[in-house]
Amino acid sequence: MRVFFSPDHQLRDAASELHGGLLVKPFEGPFRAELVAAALREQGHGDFHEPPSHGLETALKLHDAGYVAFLQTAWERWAADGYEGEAIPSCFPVRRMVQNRVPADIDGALGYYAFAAETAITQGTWRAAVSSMDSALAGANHVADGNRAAFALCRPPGHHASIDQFGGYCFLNNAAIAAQRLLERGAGRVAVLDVDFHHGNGTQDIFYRRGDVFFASIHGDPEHAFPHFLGFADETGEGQGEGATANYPLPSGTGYPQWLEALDDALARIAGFGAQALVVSLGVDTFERDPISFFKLTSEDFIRYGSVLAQAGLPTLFCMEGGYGVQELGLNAANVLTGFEQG
Ligand code: SP5
Ligand code: ZN
Repeated sequence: MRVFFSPDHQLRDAASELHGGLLVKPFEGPFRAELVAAALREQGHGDFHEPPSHGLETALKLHDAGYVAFLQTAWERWAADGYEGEAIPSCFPVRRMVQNRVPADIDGALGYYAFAAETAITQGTWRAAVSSMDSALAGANHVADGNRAAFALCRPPGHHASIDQFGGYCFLNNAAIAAQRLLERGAGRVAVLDVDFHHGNGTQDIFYRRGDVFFASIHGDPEHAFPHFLGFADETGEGQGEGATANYPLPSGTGYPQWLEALDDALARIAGFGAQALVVSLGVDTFERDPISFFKLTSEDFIRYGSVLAQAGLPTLFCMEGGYGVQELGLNAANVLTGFEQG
């Protein structure tokens, strides 16, 4: 299948992530995408295309305009204030504070538009985030053109980015924007299936009240895992979207058989919904040796579930999300495509 990938992802190469009380080199860095690209080529998925620029029109149907404008200029505003380090939010509008006004000060605006402090905004972050979104949009167009599948090698990832907040290494919600594009291109109903280890809180937020996009997420129980405050089983959608969100929080140590049960259930729900296209938020941080996660999938399991995804029989766009630390993250992502193509 065709792969969409932009070299501009390298423009995001943050020096700092707040982790365990220290500023460490981020888990989410350029090496990740290069590992995935190399493994794809090795397994014969070598049909790489650089995405054209698509503009922000589709993104602005989902994200708040003030948030997008903030992302675009946050680094320049931060640098203009004379700070030496990267732009890390440190003060948030939480319980019993005023939550609906955007401070003029960049420190306040950062906290307003963030939900987590591990993710720093840096000089090249905006351009990298746009290039990542462009890969997702090019992939959505390719699928809408009648192709069976495409892989958007998105970096930075997107699924934690909500209507108006960044965090979890995500800025623009690539998978959600791709789903919106599939609707624009004629799909009546679309499903987003999130198999990243972490709950796709951003994607859920974006579609929670909508009846045209089904969102399913299989993830580490937020009782014990990031993003901690969303992704519980009783979150099922609201209004028009009632019943169009499905969450599968799973415990520490979850291996393939238990994970597959959740996947089978999610795919049955997606079929019942009548989805005409599928966007897979493909995080491979479910791997047994991922440094920040607690599932136990093996590299072979990624081939297995790739073929399960193919059996859903839907035009499918894969958008890269998480997966960290280990060499095998490239292999694991490529294995999903290989399994998918084997059917
Ligand atoms: C796209 C994606 O996968 N984002 C994940 C962001 C997670 N950031 C916070 C990580 C906190 C990790 N704590 C793990 C403790 C392990 N002992
Ligand atoms: Zn993740």
